Amino acid sequence: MQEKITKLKKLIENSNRILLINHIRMDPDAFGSLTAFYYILKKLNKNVKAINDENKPESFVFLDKNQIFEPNLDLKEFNPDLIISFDAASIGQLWKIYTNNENIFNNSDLIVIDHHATNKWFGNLNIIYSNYSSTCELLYDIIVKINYEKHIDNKIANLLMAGILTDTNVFYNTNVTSNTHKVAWELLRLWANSRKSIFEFFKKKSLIKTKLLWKALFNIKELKKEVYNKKIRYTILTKKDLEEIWANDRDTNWIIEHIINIESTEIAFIIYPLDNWWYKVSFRSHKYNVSKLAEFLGWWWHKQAAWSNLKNDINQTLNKIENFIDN
Ligand SMILES: [Mn+2]
Repeated sequence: MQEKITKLKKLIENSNRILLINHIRMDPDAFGSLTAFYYILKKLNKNVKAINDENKPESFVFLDKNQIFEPNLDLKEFNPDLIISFDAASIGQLWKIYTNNENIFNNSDLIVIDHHATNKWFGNLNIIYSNYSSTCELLYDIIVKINYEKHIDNKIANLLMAGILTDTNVFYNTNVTSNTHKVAWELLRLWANSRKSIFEFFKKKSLIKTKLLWKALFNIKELKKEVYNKKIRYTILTKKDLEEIWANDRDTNWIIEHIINIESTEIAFIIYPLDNWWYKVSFRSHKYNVSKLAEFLGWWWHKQAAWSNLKNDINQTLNKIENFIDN
């Protein structure tokens, strides 16, 4: 790693126009890492610009009031000699910024800073370590090794902390290591306000989401038949349920987490409407592979979190799940 950091430092020192980019639909890790490095480069009096196909989401404003992203930046005019990508696992995640400016990307040094095991190593300098929980945790170690630590102020510490907290689900996910805690400890010493990010990203809920959760929990049922002796709990939200409280399908995403955490639940799923025709089934398990179930219904994603979109009516879907279980 030290060798790569030395190269990174040289590239930064020799560059006049540095472009920072992160993945589309930026999350707090992609946003926090890029923005933290942006302010460090500014302190080094670098000509630095940040790009994404969108501005940062409104919900990140508490971390940085300034709008540093320039979605309409003319890259030909800026003509960067160094590009640094944050938290993107593939060049596809840079979206049309890349496809519209392939020449510029191919003719400048491209540094990739990321923690995804699936990363395609698409830069000329790949600082990619999948043993890190988040790009923010990795970036902190890079900043220390490059000797920029003295530039970490309170705001930068908060930005890095936000990415660590969200990518680890507040130190709960299996990607957490002792180094994650060490970095968090060092950021706390720099007066990072972890409580603010935990409130904004985890605790705070809209009234609509809270009412919807209550409805979903009130209707929890246990599947009559068991899959391989697993206890399966589920809930169903109808179109009427959503309409009554002015909720939409995007308000449902946090409900499944509550069902799987109910004692003795081994597999959980929720069925909710996407529109007049389509229903979504979302499965979750802490231990068991639920992708096969979702795959059986049409689509799948992760081993422990999977979903399908279904056009059938709800009872037909429940029957299908129970029949799969019988096999
Ligand atoms: Mn990340």
